[in-house]
Amino acid sequence: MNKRAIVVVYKRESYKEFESLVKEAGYEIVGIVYLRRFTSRGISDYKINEIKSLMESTGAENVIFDTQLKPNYIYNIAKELGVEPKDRLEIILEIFKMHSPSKEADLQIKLASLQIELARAKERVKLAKLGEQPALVLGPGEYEVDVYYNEVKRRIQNIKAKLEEERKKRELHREYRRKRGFRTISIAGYTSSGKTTLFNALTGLNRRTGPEPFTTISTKFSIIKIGVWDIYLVDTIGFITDLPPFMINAFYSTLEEITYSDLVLLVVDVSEPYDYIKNKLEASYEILRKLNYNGNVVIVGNKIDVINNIEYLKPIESLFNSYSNYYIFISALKGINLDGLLEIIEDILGRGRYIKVRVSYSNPNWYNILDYLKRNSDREFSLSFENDSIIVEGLFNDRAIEYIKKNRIEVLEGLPHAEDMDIEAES
Ligand SMILES: Nc1nc2c(ncn2[C@@H]2O[C@H](COP(=O)(O)OP(=O)(O)OP(=O)(O)O)[C@@H](O)[C@H]2O)c(=O)[nH]1
Ligand SMILES: [Mg+2]
Repeated sequence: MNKRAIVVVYKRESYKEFESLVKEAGYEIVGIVYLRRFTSRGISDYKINEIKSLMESTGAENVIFDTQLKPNYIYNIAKELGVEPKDRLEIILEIFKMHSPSKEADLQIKLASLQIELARAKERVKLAKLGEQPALVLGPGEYEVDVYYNEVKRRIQNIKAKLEEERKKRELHREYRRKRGFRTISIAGYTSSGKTTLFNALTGLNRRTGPEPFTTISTKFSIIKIGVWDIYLVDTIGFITDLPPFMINAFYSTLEEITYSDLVLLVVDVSEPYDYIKNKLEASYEILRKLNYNGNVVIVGNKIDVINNIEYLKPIESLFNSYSNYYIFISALKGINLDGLLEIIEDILGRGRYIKVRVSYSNPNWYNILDYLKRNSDREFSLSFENDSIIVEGLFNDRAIEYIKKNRIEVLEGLPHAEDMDIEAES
């Protein structure tokens, strides 16, 4: 397959990101055409000719626009060029297709592709009704256009139903985690900011990382202990500028974990120029808003190892400060300041309180009690044995304290005795 491409650049300021997307999708860029404006029908004859002659001289069969094309533009441009132009969205989807590891991600990609297809089919139906014959390159083959349109719609419904099933499974899983007292922390942020590198550093795992966009395409989690909490740590798919709303919908189930998190670590690559950092931070917050996430955010300024002038961080620091009370500079790769990050997380989730309790073997529930207490305490959790009972001590979180009160577990140190608590409650 010919993967030589002419790229048409409209948004110069984000060309670097676009270039890496195109390359990641496997294209060789053999020519660039700069575009100042779109006309009402698409692009001017002059620009069409420029693209055509570049295609001829380079042998490129692909024309890729760095922006999202309206369906009628695609139709008009395809008619002139003889090939269907691709846009930024399609390139992103092609990358996703290459990386897709899971059934759910597959479904999401199909859904997003079909939604693009639907928008285009709509245009074809409109044009067909106006009496214009849809161009062959766009043609749905033997289908009548509106039959085709309905078929696409039906397939979308089908995939949505399957995704809904997956979503329900995840909901059950979340419910289970909540009951067991897990706290969920999502690592979110722009693509290539270092989310997976941080995930690996915190979990000791070795998930794939890389400089190319969208290395991570599905949500991945691991369970770790931070202070007195069992943490369900989630590595998510990267954000990107101008992600159209329906793409967010299509990938919502992947990003959904963010919505239900107790805390989001928003990773920002501080080795980039200030303006990039500013724009990406703004875009990231916009996406968090769209995801309806209203909880705490720790802005994690990553890749501090490549900064050699501390002064450089000052404006970035005040930028972070304007978004969140919690921010920190780290290097996920070199392991710099990870302790500081863990401290902030503990500050937010709550530190433990020292308690010593007695659990009697005569309590038929003793095993479950120990299990629950262990999961809601820190690493110093310890047991000692005394005749017919077990003495448990350690730092415990709020959930454990609630549990101790509710189950009337005998408190030896750290809290008023259960009977006293009752008196308090009654008065
Ligand atoms: N110098 C430096 N490079 C880093 C650091 N953290 C990550 N990187 C590099 O940045 C690139 C992207 O890292 P990833 O962890 O894959 O980024 P990601 O945010 O998971 O990216 P996607 O999954 O594609 O969204 C890789 O080449 C990493 O080695 C860091 O602290 N310092
Ligand atoms: Mg990643």
